[in-house]
Amino acid sequence: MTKKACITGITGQDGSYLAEYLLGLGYEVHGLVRRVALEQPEQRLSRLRPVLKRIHLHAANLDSYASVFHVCSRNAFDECYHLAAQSFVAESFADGFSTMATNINGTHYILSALRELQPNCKFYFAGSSEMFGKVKETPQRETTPFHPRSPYGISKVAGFHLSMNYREAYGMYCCNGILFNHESPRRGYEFVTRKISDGVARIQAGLASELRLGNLEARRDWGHARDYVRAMHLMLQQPSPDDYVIATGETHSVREFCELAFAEAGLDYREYVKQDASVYRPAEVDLLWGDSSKARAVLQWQPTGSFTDLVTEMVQADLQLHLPARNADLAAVQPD
Ligand code: NAP
Ligand code: F7E
Repeated sequence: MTKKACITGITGQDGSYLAEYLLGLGYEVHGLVRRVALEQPEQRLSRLRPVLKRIHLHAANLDSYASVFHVCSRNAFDECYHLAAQSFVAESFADGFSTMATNINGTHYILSALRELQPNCKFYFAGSSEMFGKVKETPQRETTPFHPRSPYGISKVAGFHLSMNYREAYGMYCCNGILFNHESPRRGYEFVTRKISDGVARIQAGLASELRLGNLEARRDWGHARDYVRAMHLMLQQPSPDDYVIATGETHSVREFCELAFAEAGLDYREYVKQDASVYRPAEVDLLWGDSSKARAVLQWQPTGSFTDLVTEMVQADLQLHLPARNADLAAVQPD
């Protein structure tokens, strides 16, 4: 029988890759989207363009229990991937209240509606390495204590415990992924990797002359989003629910990312990157480095591609995006 999956946050980076992956496995894919997305499809659903005709979208907002309950009361799902969240750490410092409301209550609403209406639906919660924050050991694994450093991190710790509590209290199949940073050409422009790849392309196209960044020494364990959605699916196929760290096992600094990204376009980052104190966070997560041995052993999961491959793919994709602008400029100065 065809399995039905529900993806919250389907318009985001991970949601779009997961939708494609599940369609490829023969799933019927449903997505929860904010009404504004349905009203501005070109802009808000752009990551879903290749699969738009093959998925079912339902209007729901994480801030409204009624809207979540409504969708769950009219559709029976086998698996629910709860990816929707205010996911930008810096924004969570700017407005901690709305981040907490969306990320904590939104997770609680979904769990509560599923418990009420379809308790056998398997549930995935998008936990984050930001939960480790001021890390207590390196590399970080499932047993490493949490010490979140931002309202975002705190909201994810609360979501993690909510999901675990529904598993323990009501016997629901709830899994928590503890995913380290994962990127792709579909990454939002506010995150540092995309800000850099986009910045390189703009500079190369003559649209910008510098790139303003914050802390270049922060270290992250960066993987590819396409690999990480495979892990989400694998977690829900096991005999019993559990929590897993998903990471590459390598850590690199923002500075290293810059160096490789600018070099990909034949540029020296030191000539273009300017440090801007206003981009620093009130409390920084200095070092993330994951140990995904459990996922590798139990789920038989492993990442594909290297850090360099990731940087190359992102920069090349953004160079392509900016090529038309550059060519148009060149055409404008060509004599007739
Ligand atoms: P993303 O690109 O920022 O996507 C976030 C999604 O959440 C979007 O579809 C957004 O919809 C939706 N959303 C936000 N607020 C909502 C609301 N009030 N109601 C309904 N939908 C709402 O994030 P991502 O990188 O794909 O990450 C997916 C999940 O994994 C997030 O929960 C994130 O916190 C978590 N995570 C990400 C990483 C990473 O490195 N990418 C690592 C660990 C955990 P709109 O399009 O309408 O804005
Ligand atoms: O920052 C530093 C910044 O915003 C990475 C989310 O997907 O991964 C992501 O959170 C590092 C930080 O991602 C700039 O201070 C320097 O140390 O790309 P980011 P993040 O905060 O790690 C986790 C796992 C999630 O769960 C989140 O949802 O880069 N940095 N200069 C900068 N960061 C940004 N954004 N912009 C800068 O100019």
